[in-house]
Amino acid sequence: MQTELLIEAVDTHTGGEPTRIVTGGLNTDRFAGGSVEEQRDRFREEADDVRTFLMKEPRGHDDMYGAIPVPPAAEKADLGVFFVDNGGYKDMCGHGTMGVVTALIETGYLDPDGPVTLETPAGLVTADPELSTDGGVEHVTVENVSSYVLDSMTLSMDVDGEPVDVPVDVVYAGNVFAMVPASAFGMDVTPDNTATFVDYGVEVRDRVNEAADFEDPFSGDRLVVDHTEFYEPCAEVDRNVVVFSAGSVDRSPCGTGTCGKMALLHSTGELDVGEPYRHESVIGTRFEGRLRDVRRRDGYAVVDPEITGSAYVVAKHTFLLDPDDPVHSFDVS
Ligand code: PYC
Repeated sequence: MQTELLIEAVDTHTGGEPTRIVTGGLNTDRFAGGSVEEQRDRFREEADDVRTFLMKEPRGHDDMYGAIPVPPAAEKADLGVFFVDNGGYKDMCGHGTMGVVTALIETGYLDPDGPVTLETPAGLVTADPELSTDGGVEHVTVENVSSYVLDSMTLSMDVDGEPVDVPVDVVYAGNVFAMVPASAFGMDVTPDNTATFVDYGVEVRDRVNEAADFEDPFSGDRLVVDHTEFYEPCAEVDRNVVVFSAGSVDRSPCGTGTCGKMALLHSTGELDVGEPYRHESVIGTRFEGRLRDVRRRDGYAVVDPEITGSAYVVAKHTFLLDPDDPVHSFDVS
């Protein structure tokens, strides 16, 4: 075997959801320069093979998620990062930001001396790590980008052979979510139901994108729904499951999804500034959230959300590419 590619990565999980963080070996010259969004877009054009190499089998799997740290352009930022998954690219990721900051501190790439400002394709976010006495990271609080409800609609869907009106709220929280009550599909948010949630989640996402063109009201950017969040209000802690990209299931309570849910609850008068909001995933892991600020802008209720959760380092990898591998050979120079 003659090894052609050595990519170093650290794997974490946040509430059960993986993040594979590239820490070395990537030739960044092909996409260097400009904002993180511009670097991400050039990476997509020039180096998408690296994403599939790291995210898909045999090195990854259908629900794999990753983060690529890059130099930031914004003066205020300490670090740039963009997010990848099995199906493509994400503008922002809450569980991934917790994973990146935990991994980079615990493996010595980042000095743990206070909050870290990250430039993401969605904008600047702040991650504040709480350290344990042994120098590890206990949890990370992420101040996400401003979030708001964009639209509401009703989809007529076939659920178990019956026509059902499904209420959908379209919410921006760094990613764009179609939010639907799990009860509309007659289901509780439990692991047994995830395969069915994937089928309905993909259908809801596609139907919502077909039904309307979405535009960010402040930047004018075109927005595409890429996450479906099924929510289940519960007495002690709300539950949710998020289906995203090519039908991946978030094992965590979904960081941006929790921010989106808080924006939705604020718009219906159910969550005010500073109130704690606990959110539980389909496997029972939790994030704690709150709204730091709320305001009205051009008729939209805009919230500044934060979420807190814990990530754990689970592996360090050196990924190899054998040029004679008949299945996985591509130009990575
Ligand atoms: O934590 O924001 C998140 C996220 C998005 C998709 C998977 N996780």
